[in-house]
Amino acid sequence: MFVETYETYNAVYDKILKGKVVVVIDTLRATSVITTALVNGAKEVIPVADIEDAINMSGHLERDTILLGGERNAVKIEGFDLSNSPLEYSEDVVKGKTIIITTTNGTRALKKASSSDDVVVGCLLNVTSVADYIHRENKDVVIICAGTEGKFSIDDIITAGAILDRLEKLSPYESDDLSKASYFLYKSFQDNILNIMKYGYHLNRIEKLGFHEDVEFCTTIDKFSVVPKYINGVVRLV
Ligand code: 3SL
Ligand code: MG
Repeated sequence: MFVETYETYNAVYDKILKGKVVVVIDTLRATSVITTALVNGAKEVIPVADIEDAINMSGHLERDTILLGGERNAVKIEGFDLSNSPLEYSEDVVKGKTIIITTTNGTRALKKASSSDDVVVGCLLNVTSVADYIHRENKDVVIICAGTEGKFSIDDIITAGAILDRLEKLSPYESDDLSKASYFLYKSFQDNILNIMKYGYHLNRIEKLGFHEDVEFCTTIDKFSVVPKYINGVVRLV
């Protein structure tokens, strides 16, 4: 098994994804939101790249069966039902609903992954379940970090490292340098990941916008034991 990690989705192209398990990470906050929504009973989550795509798609579906969610510049999109805070995706709100979501980086990273037929959603909330899944699939792995504004984001890289920490206890694997860097960064701060994550640009940005509770929630390790899978444009629990 060989593991490659990409710091953003921009560097990823279709050929490298074929036949691999692909893990898409946007810990702050899109993949944490998608995972939480599904745990809380959402029927499915449809990631889309653009606001217009989300609105057009919603026009083809029964309005009371769907919720429009997501953000631009980290805040709720005008006319949408929900923002990109996992705390809004509670059971009473999302149960049985189809969620159409568009975010700045996370949903674009997922769409970029779609040339693989084995794509899962990762975040700190489900690192052990994702590692178990990779072990079971026993294929080469590509980890795609969403990144922030086209750059490396500490929150995503720490999550990749946490997954690799669990994976090494299950499967021998070889890896590229960014996977190794992610692993060693995580190992250095595993007793308190916020000691490194607190320096992250995006974490500070959303803290300043008042989303401290989101940061606390999204940095909880293994809160959930689920593996959301992205199949034919839709994320569901399997
Ligand atoms: O970039 C994204 O997809 C978002 O998750 C960013 S934010 O945390 O909602 O600002
Ligand atoms: Mg992010």
